[in-house]
Amino acid sequence: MDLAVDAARLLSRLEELGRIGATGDGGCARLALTDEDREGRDLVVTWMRDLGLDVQVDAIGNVVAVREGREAGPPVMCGSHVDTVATGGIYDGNLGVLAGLEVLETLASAGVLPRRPMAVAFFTDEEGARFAPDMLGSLVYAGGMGVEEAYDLVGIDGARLGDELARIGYLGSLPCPGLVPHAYVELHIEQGPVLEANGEVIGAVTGVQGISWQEVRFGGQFNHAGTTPMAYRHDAGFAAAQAAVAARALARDLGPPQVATVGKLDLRPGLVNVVAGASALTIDLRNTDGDMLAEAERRMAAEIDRISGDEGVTVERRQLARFDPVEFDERIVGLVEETARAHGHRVRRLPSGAGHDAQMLARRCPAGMVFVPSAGGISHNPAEFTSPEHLEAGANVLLHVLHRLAEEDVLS
Ligand code: HGY
Ligand code: MN
Ligand code: MN
Repeated sequence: MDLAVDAARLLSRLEELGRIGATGDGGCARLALTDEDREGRDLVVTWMRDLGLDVQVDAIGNVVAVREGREAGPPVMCGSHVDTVATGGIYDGNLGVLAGLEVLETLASAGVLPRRPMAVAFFTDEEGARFAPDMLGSLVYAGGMGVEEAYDLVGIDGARLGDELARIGYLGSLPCPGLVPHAYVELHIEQGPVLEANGEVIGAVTGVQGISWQEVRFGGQFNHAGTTPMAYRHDAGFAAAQAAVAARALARDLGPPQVATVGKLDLRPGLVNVVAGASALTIDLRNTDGDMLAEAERRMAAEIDRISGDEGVTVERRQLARFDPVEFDERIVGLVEETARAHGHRVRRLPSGAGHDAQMLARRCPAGMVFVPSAGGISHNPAEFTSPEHLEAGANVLLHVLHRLAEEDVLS
């Protein structure tokens, strides 16, 4: 039987979920564990329950919805996240969750009951933008962080993660680490330019690059902007600015695929006539090569030491996230590639520049991802867009990959 998703239903759900936390410019903002996140979660849980799935919430707020199979046993799992960054589009994460739901609904509507149970999940705080690290919920699900430690994480707004989870009503009873799936496959927008630039429709994702997030705080001397001679200054603002320039120079010197980003930079008191006595910045370093990522961290640390010595300011560092590069299961990568070709789509193997929940599930079971193109390679931006044709193609590849995994022992 040639099963196919109901693309109109998928598109309308993406639009409806995208209206929650809408930012008025085509995007949406649903930072983890905010009221907007709760509203988005509630909508997706309603759709899951309407489909008759067994919906459970675990101790870190991950939601797992299961459709039984002909036999009992570990489910074939799909999913992603429904939290977004502040300048989010409507596809990042949401596509993987809603396409997963669409796959289960398509099979149910066609009266197809696969051998294995199938599950669609959304994981808490994938973005890590409010509560670092990113992929927090799937990290706890996979046993990479204890629940109590996660509860005590403090957000950029000073909120405690455990309190926020309880406040929005998603502090569930299902224990973590979670059940080990038979396999996990995540559909996601590429969020980069590669597929579009090469005219491909599907990405068979080979893995995820290494990620290093740190917060650096400089302590200088608040002083008068007019009366303080330059030689007398201990300007934490100037130190932070130099660190941002050094991060960019580091990426240039190491060359692609090294990337470096200073996304957050705060000076205190942030007034026109006061030399900043305190500053804080975040540095996001990533590389597909673990050794090169470590080299980038070493060089960044040395630059920060040089800058603080030259300016006579103190420095404090805090690691916010650190994940080595991850390779996905070759059998799943191959299945994605084969399925894409069988549907007549041009397909490319590529690593993911962004972090994903799949990299955490890969610690516990065979995992892989399906990418679809991002227009202009843009993401974490309200202009994020993937064409309906590409969304439908990705969802149908996900459908057939999951169905194969639910019926056959392709992993044996
Ligand atoms: O930061 C990331 O790569 C992802 O968006 N959490
Ligand atoms: Mn994402
Ligand atoms: Mn994201």
